[in-house]
Amino acid sequence: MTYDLYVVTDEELSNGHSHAEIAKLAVEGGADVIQLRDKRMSAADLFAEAEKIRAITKDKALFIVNDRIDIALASKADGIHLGQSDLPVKAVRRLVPDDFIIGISVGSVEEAVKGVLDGADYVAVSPVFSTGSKPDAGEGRGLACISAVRKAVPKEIPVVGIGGINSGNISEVIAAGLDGICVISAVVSAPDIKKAAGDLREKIRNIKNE
Ligand code: TZP
Ligand code: MG
Repeated sequence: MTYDLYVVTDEELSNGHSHAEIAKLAVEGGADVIQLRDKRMSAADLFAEAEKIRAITKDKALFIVNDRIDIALASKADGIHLGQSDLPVKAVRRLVPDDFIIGISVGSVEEAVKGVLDGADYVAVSPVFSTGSKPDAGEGRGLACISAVRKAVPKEIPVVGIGGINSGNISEVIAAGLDGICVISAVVSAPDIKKAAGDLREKIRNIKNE
């Protein structure tokens, strides 16, 4: 299981694509993980998208749902992504099967260490750089935070990063210690989502093999 290219869906930042369409094209391009993220959709609509994405990703990519444990469980997703203000990792652990993946956004070493102690399976440094895709994410934590988090958590816990990552800075974020990159706009806003995902994934693989 790899987290090399982790694509977060966003209909508003796409050129008219639904979450499921974004997921389909990103998986065709080689995305390793798809996260369904929508803060506005009704539960019914979100569940309908989740079911489509579950079918698209089956045996091809991991499927993670942002925030909503109800939608994640009902759609048989592989996991959930939590922020610092969402249900605590420990609480979600009580609700899910042992192999269910829990990811947590972290902005510091302290949050990363706590997240892992509480049972998170991966951590996402957030935001790596400040980004227009989530203006309220705040100041970028930078490359130093990536390196510090990578050193602080066990090797078997993947450390990914989100916020302002694109083909121009992948090399530096991977050199700083990321195991995988999470992106919205670099893939979702591209004119050709499949090609953007394919190009990024190839670039990541090449950098890792250098
Ligand atoms: N969480 C932290 S930054 C961010 C999220 C969801 C947005 C990332 O979008 P982009 O376009 O890859 O900077
Ligand atoms: Mg959240």
